[in-house]
Amino acid sequence: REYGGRPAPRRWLIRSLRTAAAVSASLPRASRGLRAQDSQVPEQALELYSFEASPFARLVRERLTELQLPYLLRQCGRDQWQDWVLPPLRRRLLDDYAPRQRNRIALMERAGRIAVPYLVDPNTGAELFESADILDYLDQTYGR
Ligand SMILES: N[C@@H](CCC(=O)N[C@@H](CS)C(=O)NCC(=O)O)C(=O)O
Repeated sequence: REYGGRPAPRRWLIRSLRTAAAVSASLPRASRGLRAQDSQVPEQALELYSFEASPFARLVRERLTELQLPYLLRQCGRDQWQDWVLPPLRRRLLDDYAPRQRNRIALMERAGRIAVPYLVDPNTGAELFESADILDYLDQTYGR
């Protein structure tokens, strides 16, 4: 009913449309993010900076599901136009960029810049940007 402190857009409230849209996003992914596979169990939960609609973060969430890895999800939704600028462009064009959303502020303090996905693994001390690097890391560290 509410998103970002405001009433959700009407189209989000039509349930069948919502479900159909969610299913159509998953169809081309076939069974990715669905099947569980054997993996190493981490002692501590991982941490993922993400937002739901990010296609890059989705790949990471799929892999975390497949590897059965527990993680804390830090949602980095956008709340100002500067958040929409692609990370490499933003670094070049907006050097006074200052995030306002709380998880973005935390990510900026932690990593010095903002792009999602960003993975923190307290078990190994690894902290990574770039979905492809994160997928490789998860496979190498926790895959069997
Ligand atoms: N090559 C990067 C691309 C990451 C990327 O462009 N992420 C977008 C979200 S889909 C982003 O961080 N946009 C800026 C923002 O939301 O502040 C990857 O594969 O992880």
